[in-house]
Amino acid sequence: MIVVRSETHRRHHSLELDGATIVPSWESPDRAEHVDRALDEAGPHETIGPEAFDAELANEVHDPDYVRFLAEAWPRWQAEGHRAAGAMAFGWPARRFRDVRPTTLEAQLGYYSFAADCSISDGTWEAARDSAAIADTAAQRVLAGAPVVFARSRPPGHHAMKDQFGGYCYLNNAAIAAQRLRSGGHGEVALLDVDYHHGNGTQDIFYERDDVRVCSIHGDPVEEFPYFLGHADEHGAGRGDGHNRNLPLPRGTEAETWFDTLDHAIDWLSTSSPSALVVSLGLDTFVDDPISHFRLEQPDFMRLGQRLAAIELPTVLVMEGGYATEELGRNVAAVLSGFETVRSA
Ligand code: Q9C
Ligand code: ZN
Repeated sequence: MIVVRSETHRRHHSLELDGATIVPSWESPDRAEHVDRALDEAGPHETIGPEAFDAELANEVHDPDYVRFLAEAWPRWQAEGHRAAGAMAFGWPARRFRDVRPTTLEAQLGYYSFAADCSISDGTWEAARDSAAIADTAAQRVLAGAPVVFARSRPPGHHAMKDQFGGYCYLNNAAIAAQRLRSGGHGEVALLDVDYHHGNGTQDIFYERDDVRVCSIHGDPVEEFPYFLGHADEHGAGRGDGHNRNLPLPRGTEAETWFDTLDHAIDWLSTSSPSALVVSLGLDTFVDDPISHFRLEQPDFMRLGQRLAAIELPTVLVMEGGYATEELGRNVAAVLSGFETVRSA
């Protein structure tokens, strides 16, 4: 299998709020190191680096002002002479506040984010940009005829909305891959999100579009991050009405129920005969994930890979969450090897 990866992610050390304390994020550079090591050990993969970041492509799924904000936030923060090692929002336009774009950096941090788990520091933009470029490059390889490509993106992307970062995500890598597949000639793209958390950003980006059908299986937002999106009655709007599907599950969900739900998701995605598939591959459904509460075990990731391969579509696998860092590499390798037992890549 072709694996796209880069080392730029190492510069991104995110901070997050834990109660009233700022701590190093669960979303750490070690995650990608473990994945790279496990894939190197698992044997023959063609490993390539990303093509240059395509800002025009990113601007088709994000607000261009937002992308510019991300690129300029750290230099602006430094120019303001702050002491803190990371920029983070502390105020958001909550209920009954207004959607008026402010001018100062500290206000714009709140305007362009939705959670305090996602700092912008030295190297954050470069890592986010490379992570998106990795997903784009994977999509380009699929357009060139590869049956499946793994995008080892870090930081993850599926929480990133058109114009808000959060949930460890800045640019929506999976959405960028889907957009590349669309502009490369695929009429309809299916996007399946199996991360433990609802893919609120991906939903937001495609909510009024009928060319990318989005389905997410996740912890019910009444009890899980991102809390305020991801309910079962969110089905799309306008042209996109009927093109979004959410399958929330309670904490403690076991593999059997999860795989039944996966079958529903795949059946629903297949109804309109898409010609390509993007998977937001979160591994935080793992039983020992420190911040998530589903109960998949390592053999289940092999089974997931097999099930994804059986869809028989050209496929971009985009890495999302997964915080059991020591086991993350083995779990990713299990998905890829499961895929390859069904469709040699
Ligand atoms: N106390 C992804 O998996 N923090 N993002 C939850 C729990 C946010 C996860 C706080 C989790 C975001 C890509
Ligand atoms: Zn997640």
